[in-house]
Amino acid sequence: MVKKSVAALVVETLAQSGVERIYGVCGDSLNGITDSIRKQERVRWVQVRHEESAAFAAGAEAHLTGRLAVCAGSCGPGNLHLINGLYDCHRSRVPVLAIAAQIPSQEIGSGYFQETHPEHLFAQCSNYCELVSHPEQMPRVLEIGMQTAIARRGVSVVALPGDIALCEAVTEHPRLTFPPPQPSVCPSDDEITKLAKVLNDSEKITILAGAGCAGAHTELIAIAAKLNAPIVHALRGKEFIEYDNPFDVGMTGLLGFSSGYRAMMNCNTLLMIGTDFPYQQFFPKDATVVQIDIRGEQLGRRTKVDHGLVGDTKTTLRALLPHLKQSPDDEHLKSALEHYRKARKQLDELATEGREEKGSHPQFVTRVLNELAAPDAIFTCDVGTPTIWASRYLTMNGRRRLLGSFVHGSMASALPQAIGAQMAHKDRQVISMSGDGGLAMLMGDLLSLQQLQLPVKTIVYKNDALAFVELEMKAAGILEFGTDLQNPDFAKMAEAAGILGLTAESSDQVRPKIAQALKHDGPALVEVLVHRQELAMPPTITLAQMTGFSLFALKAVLSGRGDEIVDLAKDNLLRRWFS
Ligand SMILES: Cc1cc2nc3c(=O)[nH]c(=O)nc-3n(C[C@H](O)[C@H](O)[C@H](O)COP(=O)(O)OP(=O)(O)OC[C@H]3O[C@@H](n4cnc5c(N)ncnc54)[C@H](O)[C@@H]3O)c2cc1C
Ligand SMILES: Cc1ncc(C[n+]2csc(CCOP(=O)(O)OP(=O)(O)O)c2C)c(N)n1
Repeated sequence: MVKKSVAALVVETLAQSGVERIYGVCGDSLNGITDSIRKQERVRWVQVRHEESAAFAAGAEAHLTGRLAVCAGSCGPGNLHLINGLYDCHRSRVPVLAIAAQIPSQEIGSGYFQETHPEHLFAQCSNYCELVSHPEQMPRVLEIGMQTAIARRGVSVVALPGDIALCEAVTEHPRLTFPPPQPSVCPSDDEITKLAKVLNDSEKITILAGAGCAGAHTELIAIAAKLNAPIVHALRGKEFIEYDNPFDVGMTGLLGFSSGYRAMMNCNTLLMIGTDFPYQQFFPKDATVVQIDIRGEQLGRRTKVDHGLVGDTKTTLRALLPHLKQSPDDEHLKSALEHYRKARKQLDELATEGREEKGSHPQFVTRVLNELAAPDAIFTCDVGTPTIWASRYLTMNGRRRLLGSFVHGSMASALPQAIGAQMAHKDRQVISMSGDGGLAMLMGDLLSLQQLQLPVKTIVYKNDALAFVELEMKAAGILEFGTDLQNPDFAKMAEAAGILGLTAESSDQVRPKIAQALKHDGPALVEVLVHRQELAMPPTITLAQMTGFSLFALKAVLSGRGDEIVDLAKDNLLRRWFS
């Protein structure tokens, strides 16, 4: 019988559990793993240009499929590069396994070439992180890692020295062959009865719903109908909540709609369902707060909570529904919906074509993209202003998906997440909404689109600035500094990389160029020149922010940059006030 290596057993164990690919960059210490991948057909090696991209790509795949996804890096710098992407996966609670190759086991502790200690390095961005120092630990350690990633929804890291990977395996085959358990979790009968009483006795209820409502759309809408409650969503919940929703009043938060903000602030009872919306300032101070979450440790994390229940959304709402009376009063709902209608109209008015010779309003660009994209498109958006435009101008429909680095908040996720999305969904349209700063940060992986034959469409919002930070600086009352970008011609760069590269210099070119890119049978990039000073006004301007803004104005004028203030006003304030 042919003897099997530990590496071959690793690959077999992953294949057996349904893993189809491993994203990474190869290297000496990973040779055992990559060579084992080469020798079989069930698990594919997806070669990218930066390990951070590998981790983001795996995270996107895990987010979209709900299944375990895998990335790998060689020892030392190779797996260190994974870290930022893994943080994102871990904080977004998606099941990802990282294989962190390690230096030869007999050298550990000697300060050897490329030596690091992955158990320490990855401790903060994983639930499970173990070094394999003996072939006998395999496949058990790997299986515990996989099981932990799936059960606790997060990252597991298995550090595997190159020499151990090449050793003969002691155990022949994977031990665990059961499918991932899918338990229903429900609060006790007593808790459900008490919750129903609280809600039946309340007036003016608003629901704040988040990503934890995935798969429970019907139940969520049924609850809102019984309670006559407007539904505000948190950003990660947008893709699951906004569509076919007669109770939708938009998002809250700094990027949110005034209607979302108002519906929360004006309620007597706030019902939080499957959300970890992080910004304390946006919670009502005096309302009774009820929170339902699958993880008990989430209860009361963001605001004071009067009634906390542990349960999955679908099971809990199903159990609750028969106990609820139909609310007779729909004034709060009607007023919130009316406010939403106005807020939506105002935002839509900012998404106009514009007549400037150069540059477009990014809102308009996103509106056009939204209109032209496929009904089941997968969008990824960079942290920076693309997150603003995506959250406000993309319409979800239950089939479309939206991903970003929404919890970890890292730049540059859109392109690598698009790679993972397209690998997992070969036949769907995948669109990366990239910032010019974000794209440049992991630009090497534009090359992967060509090499892997991935027809990802990259829309670059080219404002020649780290514009989101400029906004933050303005709001904080300081002059922007270090935010200028001297950009290349991204379309030419794309062409040089074998990707269709297009430029939309003015508004009238936006629709035809995006349409051409979306139709193109292969990867395409559209560089769209957008205005730099598109201030995304928060739904409510606090005194502190106002002060910040005036301070900026003052400083700008004093430093001879008054013309910039005029630009800012022209681009935003005037459009908002006089449109
Ligand atoms: C630049 C930038 C600006 C941002 N601005 C905003 C903003 O203005 N507004 C905004 O909303 N967000 C904003 N975000 C995103 C924000 O940081 C959070 O990531 C987001 O609000 C969280 O959304 P969520 O609550 O839907 O998802 P999550 O944070 O993923 O929370 C989901 C919750 O549901 C629970 N859960 C999971 N599954 C279940 C289940 N089956 N049953 C019950 N519970 C479950 C989880 O335990 C978790 O507590 C911004 C992000 C960036 C990068
Ligand atoms: C890795 C990382 N570095 C820095 C930041 C801080 N930051 C947040 S948004 C942003 C600017 C993003 O610029 P760009 O991608 O060009 O998008 P824009 O806001 O200009 O549209 C920066 C620097 C971050 N979030 N992540």
